[in-house]
Amino acid sequence: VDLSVTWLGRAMPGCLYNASGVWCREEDELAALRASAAAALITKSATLAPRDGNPEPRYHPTPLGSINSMGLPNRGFDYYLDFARRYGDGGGKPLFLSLSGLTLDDNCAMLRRLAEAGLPALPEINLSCPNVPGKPQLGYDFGATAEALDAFDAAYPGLYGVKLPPYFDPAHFAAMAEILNRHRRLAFVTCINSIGNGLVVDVDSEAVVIKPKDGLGGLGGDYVLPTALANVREFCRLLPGKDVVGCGGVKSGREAFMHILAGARAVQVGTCLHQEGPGAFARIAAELAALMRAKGYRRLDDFRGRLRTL
Ligand code: RRO
Repeated sequence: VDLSVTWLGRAMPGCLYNASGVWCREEDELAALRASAAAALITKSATLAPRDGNPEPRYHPTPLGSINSMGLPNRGFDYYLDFARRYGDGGGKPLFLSLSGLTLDDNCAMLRRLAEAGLPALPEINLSCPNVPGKPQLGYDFGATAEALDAFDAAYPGLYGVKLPPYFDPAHFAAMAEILNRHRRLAFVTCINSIGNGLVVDVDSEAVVIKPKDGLGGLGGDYVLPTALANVREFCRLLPGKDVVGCGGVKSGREAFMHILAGARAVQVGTCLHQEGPGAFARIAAELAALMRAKGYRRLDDFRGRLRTL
């Protein structure tokens, strides 16, 4: 079977890559992704200046997934831009740069610098970081999102994408889709970022498990799979001509299959990659291929977006 994907005018050898934030903050991690069966790479969300992020502990695995309040620790935009310069075309594995400026001006400054660099790397602008104290998620403010997208169009001449937070109401899917559809060069949306501001409680210690925000953090893993699938399916329906990247709860070939059946063009792996390391990509790809073979599917187009309703 063939797991390759052609989108954004380029070919990817498979459909799986990392979720931004996981295994992609440091060069050695990015090199390990490149050497793995991941079909593309995305870097940790960058701010203009380097950041240490929130105090530790700030990531905690649980039996059903993870909670994090990292607070945007990253090496700063120049570090990832330098990586992109050296990466080149990556031998056919596309490189995405996640951008998460602390202000709209910062995002536009990074986009202008990326455009000036003239690299094949593609921006995924993060509208959904839940973990910087005092900074609400842009994607939950429709007016601010509309203004931001107008500014991105002015700052950047190429195709770009956005990482969205999860939405939970059809009125919100429709309102966000109406805004996104005004922007022709907005070529993809990645659904979903972590479900923000959950609270994991440890019974033994009678305490929270992460330090920032008195324990509040973004949820990933099994907790978020149905919400992620709903966002992928709804945005696929509402954004004709754009691609949706699925992210949330993928830990085997079965969840990857679900995301593609819901319409995802490609699928990102976050919590599972954090737990298992880059070997997860070869395993999940083999499981997806086996499932497709058992069902008689030869390529992803044979079932993408074909989720049946009753
Ligand atoms: O760094 C983080 O705390 C973080 C970010 Br920027 C994000 O977009 N999503 C997330 O779960 N954590």
